[in-house]
Amino acid sequence: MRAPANASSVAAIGLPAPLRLDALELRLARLRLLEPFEVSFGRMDSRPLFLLRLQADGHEGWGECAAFDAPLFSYETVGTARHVIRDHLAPAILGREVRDLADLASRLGAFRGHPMAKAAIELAFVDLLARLRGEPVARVIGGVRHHVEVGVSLGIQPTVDALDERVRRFLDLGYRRIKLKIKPGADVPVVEEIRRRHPHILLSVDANAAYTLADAARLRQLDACRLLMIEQPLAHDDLLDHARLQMTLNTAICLDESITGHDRARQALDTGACRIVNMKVGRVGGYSEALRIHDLCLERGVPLWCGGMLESGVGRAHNVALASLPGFTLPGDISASHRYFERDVVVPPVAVSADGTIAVPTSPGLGFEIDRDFLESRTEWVERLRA
Ligand code: OSB
Ligand code: MG
Repeated sequence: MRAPANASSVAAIGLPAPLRLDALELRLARLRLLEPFEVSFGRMDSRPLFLLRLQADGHEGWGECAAFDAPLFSYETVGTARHVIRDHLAPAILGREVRDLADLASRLGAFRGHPMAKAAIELAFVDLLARLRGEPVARVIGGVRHHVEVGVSLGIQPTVDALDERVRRFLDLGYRRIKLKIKPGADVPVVEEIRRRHPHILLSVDANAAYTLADAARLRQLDACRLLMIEQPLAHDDLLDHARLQMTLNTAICLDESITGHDRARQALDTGACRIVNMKVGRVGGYSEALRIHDLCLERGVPLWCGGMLESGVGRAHNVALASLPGFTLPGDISASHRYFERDVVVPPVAVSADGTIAVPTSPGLGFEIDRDFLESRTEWVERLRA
């Protein structure tokens, strides 16, 4: 595959001639999760799937908006993303000639915030470009890996045994890293026990912003568990307190919620607020910003990995492409379709090999087909926007 992505390569993500964007279809479907997923801010039983189909030149591209029903992980929701795309972002791009990804990003960048809404459009645009170029998305964005390493993120369980049953199940399936969700009241003893039962596995925890600096002593107890990282222990928009905490911890802090873009990532690294970065294309506003953060981490030798948002196969396929970039050096939260859903909206479903990797598709675009009949059967609403 081609040379690693760098800042200038965002402009190279285009076509020989500008592309006129004809239509955008927004769709909300919903899939039941195989089991409820509990994190520090709440419990999810189903996943709303906000899918976006962009059309140009007789071709289409698919993206997924990572927003949930409620503003719990971030301020965006399915409702805010629908409004912002329909009333602001779509009118700024439909009927326009777009030169490349940098051009698209600068049009979307005229509007403040709403990164998940913007990302959904960027994802669909890159899939569309890839299909028009007859190349896989991974190659278009500068991917170099043929396989990406995967881990699993396990929700909070009622008992340690219930959690351990899941740890064992995913280790048996080949997953290379186990991440445990924690919150005050469900943390140190649970993590200690899992570590005791599995002395050698790659293990991490994710608090989803559930602690404050007042909990520093408790978080320091986790140092004895030899974790790969503690993900987002403190507030969702904080850097300073994370820097203070990191100074007193041996374990690396990884930031998720706090990394909202390239400048925040740079500030986090400059201030020592984290030593590892979680990348979510939705959280940072799309491929253009994701590539800049990737290049920053690569340049500074900072470990980077691809997070997840319980996406359908559409978002998952984009994550696989992203994780094929050279700077992604740790297993991602990119599990198989069957870790989440009985049936995915893509065919074939995303599958994890026995060696704990997912193969990066080599066919044009995302490398997965949309299961249109099944998607239709799970659809709650569709909205078609034209130039
Ligand atoms: O913080 O990484 C997170 C899921 C929903 C919202 C936030 C997070 C997560 C996960 C699951 O950890 C990742 C996945 O498997 O998609
Ligand atoms: Mg997280």
